[in-house]
Amino acid sequence: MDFSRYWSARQKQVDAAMNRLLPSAKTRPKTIHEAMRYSIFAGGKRLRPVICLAATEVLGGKIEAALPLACAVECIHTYSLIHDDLPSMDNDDFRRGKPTSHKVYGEGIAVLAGDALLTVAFEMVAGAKASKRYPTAALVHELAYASGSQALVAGQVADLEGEGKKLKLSDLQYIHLNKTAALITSSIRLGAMSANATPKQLAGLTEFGRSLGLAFQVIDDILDCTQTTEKLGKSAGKDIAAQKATYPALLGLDKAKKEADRLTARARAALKPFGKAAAPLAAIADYLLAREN
Ligand code: GRG
Repeated sequence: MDFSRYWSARQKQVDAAMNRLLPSAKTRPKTIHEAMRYSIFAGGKRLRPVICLAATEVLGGKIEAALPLACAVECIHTYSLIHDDLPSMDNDDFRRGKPTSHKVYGEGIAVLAGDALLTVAFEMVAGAKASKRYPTAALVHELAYASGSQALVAGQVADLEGEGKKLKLSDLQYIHLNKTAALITSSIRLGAMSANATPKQLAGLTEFGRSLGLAFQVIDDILDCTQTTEKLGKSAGKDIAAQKATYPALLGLDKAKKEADRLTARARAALKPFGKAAAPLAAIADYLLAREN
């Protein structure tokens, strides 16, 4: 398959749906809608929505039906980045190659833009077409759990509380599983649920998502200490500066790379039962392993 054509076609579909589903920048109060759109359209990779759509495709589901779910996960992800960049959290001036939300709109509006993206995500899920096995409530529950205090927020809390402490590998895994892998896994699960996955299919794709999500974060840790700010579109070298526990810090760069290889192979193995239909998901796993930003 021509992977870069596949990826950019899906990105375009996501962007068009997002433009449709978000309130226009002229909607009153204009500032908040401009701020929401500023971060959403700042140039993110769209990993989570693309894997949501790819998971639907594996099971023969319709892209159209999954698009609101794909947009919802991207809204949650973008909200988490806006809040993570705030001075009270990671305090970053630069994201997706642009000044962060609070640098452009001020802290108050940045907090609210994050809040509004978090809530509009659930409007999107509520408006999505449900499937036979998964009614709207199941879709809402899926995303709420993945974004909440036992997953995404849990990971962020553990990350904040771990700063300056000597963490064990198991603590780091807990942070990564919750801060990163939970939403990635949920993106895949939502795509599968939209395609009416059987429990067995959902379990297989969940296993793929957890391994892919962990691999993604190990690679992110490696890129933070091997790439430039220009290449990443966000501040490089922050983990070292903050003396953060990361895979390269705990294992060394070589072992961290091997861990990323191992997790990617485990993710690919979980796709076996899905045969050729899983080619896009397998290609995404390979692309993430080789990425440079
Ligand atoms: C504020 C509740 C709350 C959570 C914040 C997302 C997050 C949790 C922190 C941001 C810092 C970080 C290293 C998160 C891990 C996930 C990650 C690598 C995010 C970046 O994802 P990409 O590379 O970003 O997909 P783009 O911009 O391409 O969408």
